[in-house]
Amino acid sequence: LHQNFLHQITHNFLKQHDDRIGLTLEAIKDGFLDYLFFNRGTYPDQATDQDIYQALAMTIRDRLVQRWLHTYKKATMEKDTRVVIYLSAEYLMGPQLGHNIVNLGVREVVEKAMNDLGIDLQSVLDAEVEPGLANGGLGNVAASYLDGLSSLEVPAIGYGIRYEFGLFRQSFSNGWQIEETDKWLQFGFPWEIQQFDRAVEIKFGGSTQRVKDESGNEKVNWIPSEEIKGIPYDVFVPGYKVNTVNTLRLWKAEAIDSFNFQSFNVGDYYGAVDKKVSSENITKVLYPNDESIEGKILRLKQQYFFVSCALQDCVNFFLESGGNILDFHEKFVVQLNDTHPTIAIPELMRILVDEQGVAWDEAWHITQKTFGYTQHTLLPEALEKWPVGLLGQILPRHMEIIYDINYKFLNLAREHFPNHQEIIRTLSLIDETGEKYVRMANLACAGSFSINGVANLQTELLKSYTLKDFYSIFPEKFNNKTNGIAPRRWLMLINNRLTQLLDDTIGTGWEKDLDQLKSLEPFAENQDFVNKWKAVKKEIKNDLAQRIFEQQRVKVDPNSMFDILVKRIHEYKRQHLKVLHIISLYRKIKDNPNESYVPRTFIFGGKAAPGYRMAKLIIKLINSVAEVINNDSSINDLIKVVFIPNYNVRNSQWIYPAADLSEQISTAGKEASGTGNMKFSVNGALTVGTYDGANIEIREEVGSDNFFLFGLKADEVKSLKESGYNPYTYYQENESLRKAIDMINHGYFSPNERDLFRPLTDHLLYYDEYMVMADFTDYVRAQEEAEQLWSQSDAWAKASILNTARMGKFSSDRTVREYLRDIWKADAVEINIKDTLH
Ligand code: B1N
Repeated sequence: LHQNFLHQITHNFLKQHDDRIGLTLEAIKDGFLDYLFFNRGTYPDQATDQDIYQALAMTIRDRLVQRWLHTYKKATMEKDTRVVIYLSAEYLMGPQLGHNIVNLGVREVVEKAMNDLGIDLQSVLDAEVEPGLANGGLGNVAASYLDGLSSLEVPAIGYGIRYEFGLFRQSFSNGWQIEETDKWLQFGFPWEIQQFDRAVEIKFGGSTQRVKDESGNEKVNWIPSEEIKGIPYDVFVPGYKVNTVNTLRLWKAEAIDSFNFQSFNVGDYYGAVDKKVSSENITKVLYPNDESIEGKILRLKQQYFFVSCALQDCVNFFLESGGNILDFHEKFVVQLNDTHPTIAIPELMRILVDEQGVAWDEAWHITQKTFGYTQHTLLPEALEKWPVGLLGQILPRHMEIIYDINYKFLNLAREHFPNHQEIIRTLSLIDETGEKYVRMANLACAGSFSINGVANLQTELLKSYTLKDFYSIFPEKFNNKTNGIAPRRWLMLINNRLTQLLDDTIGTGWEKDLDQLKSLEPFAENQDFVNKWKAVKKEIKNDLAQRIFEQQRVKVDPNSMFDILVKRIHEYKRQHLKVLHIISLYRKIKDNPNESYVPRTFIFGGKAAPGYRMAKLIIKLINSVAEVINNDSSINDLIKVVFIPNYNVRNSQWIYPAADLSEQISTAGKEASGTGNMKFSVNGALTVGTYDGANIEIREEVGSDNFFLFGLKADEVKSLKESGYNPYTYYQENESLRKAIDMINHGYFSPNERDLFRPLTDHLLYYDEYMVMADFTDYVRAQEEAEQLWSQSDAWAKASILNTARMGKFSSDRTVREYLRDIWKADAVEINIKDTLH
């Protein structure tokens, strides 16, 4: 009955209001004006930027609803449709309006509709507050894989947390980073729909109890001390020019009303309110530390909260559709985005064994067939571990399950390594060297059928170091999936000028099959095209220069080389290596003012974790160096240094297309992959980079002539460290390095506080964990090589063209296809709207 009703109502509705979902110019204009009037309560000439943005967003959203409903129905109501489930604590969605317009294929018509009404589309896009639900790259791949799954028409659901405050907003005060809360929901988020009827309950704390069921079997009851509600909010994820619109389901924590009533009845009104506030705290804020663990109870609660919401949701709709719980792994494959959602492994065991009455061995079989695990890091300090006491207190039943899994897993391990107590100890899910910890990576490896790294080098390093012993027990589980980026956002949307040139030159089609950019190669030899390429780049650099002037009052020369380093601030990413290079160049210009130099603009962007003191000092150093250099009239504006505050997706969209030189200078063996490196290169920047992460594969694709390689390789870093690394010798031996460090230490950039940067320079001189000193000389050599090529502007443009032309491999569509082929084994399902409606 319900179905029939639904069918009829949609049918009638669409017949009468065809223009509500139509993609014609008139339909879009009408929809927009309607929203402006009825929803925003205003007229076009009185509307604020926010009114206009919201009205256009709702207009575009209307065009997605029907497609989304049909996709969602296929995924959840048909028990035989295989669905990819992606679990991630972070999603870097970026601004939605422009992206959804591109994916609907209506960019031109929307632009025209707005123009007709006297509105500039770009300024509407600028009014969007982006959902900052991620720290960086890890969230970016989560978002781009959802985009790729939709574009490949594969049913998928991403699950995550609807943080009320996303990653903090960064500003500078006297050159220091200031953090402010990111109130991204302040004006409302038009792309989400609350689904109250799919709310679930989540338990924490308490104890467990063994009881006998009717047939006399032992069964475990978990009696929690706290219960809260998870409310889902669905965000639409449309594919590119297809009907598939997948779901990103984000959960918000709320108090369960009955708790309030109980306390209220005994007169404890404030106690009841406290409880409500504390349950809602769980989804308040995103932890701003990437790649360093924050052992906070709240973070563990966040992880368990969204994972339990997600698995309960899947079990619910599978059973509602008539599925048999023993087939869970046939219906779903669940990908764990790093260890953050790994508590899903014992949670699924708990649901299967305690709630569904499945026997342990069978449940373990299902669990191991369900999960795939993606590992995103090589930093030992980023490997998550939770104190056994803490985990047992928050999740007593899960702690028991983890011990049970460990017992059986170690028996298996002993068969592989009889008499190797040391190896057994490193394999154990419990670290017992001091205070006891649960090692989440070990749990993920034991409980999943696939373990993958995110670039070739990283996967190899995982196999030979980080997860070596797991590799010898389960070699068949290991595989590599080199990251990719979504070409619709990172080329089409952000670089309209280049997109037009590409379309005019090689036609369309490359957006869905990025390998087609290869056909651009011969044009690198065509002078006419080279000139066009240069002209486009110039216009894009003009745009960025203008933005920089508006925001920061710094004048930069669009003819100078735009040399850009944007990413999280971290010692292993070595922003300080770049600063040392800039200072030494500055010194050189001052010492030899009559030589000729390549004019350069150095652009930085990136946030430091609020508790990471060295990273914050690096920010202060960059800003201090910028202050001195930009105000030194003796160097004739030859070099400029700009730190763009609050680096986020929106700002990055202006930055990537304008780059000439992309800085990818991490210590080899530390950056798992990097994805910014790909965004730059596909937009035609040349890379100066180390032999690290995906840089290696980018260089392989674009050709070593079109990439400036420098620095120690991962094995050289390792052996230098083992042979006793002494950074001070580089200071003694390299004059320009010594001068640069001396300038910092003599207070040249901090005249009021000479020793301000001592902690940084001392660290470099006497410790230098990331081998900045060892790589300096070769880095400067690579920079000089870049300057030589820059002086031959056609040769540079040619290398730039070849970068774009050869980046096909790094489309996230390729990565998603590999995940589908090797891990997810899910098929495309056509979403036929007409069929269902008539
Ligand atoms: O994941 C990216 C990679 O391209 C980068 O190389 C890698 O650094 C990044 C804890 C992380 N690894 N681990 C994190 C993020 C948040 C957090 O709370 C760790 N981010 C990466 C995509 O594969």
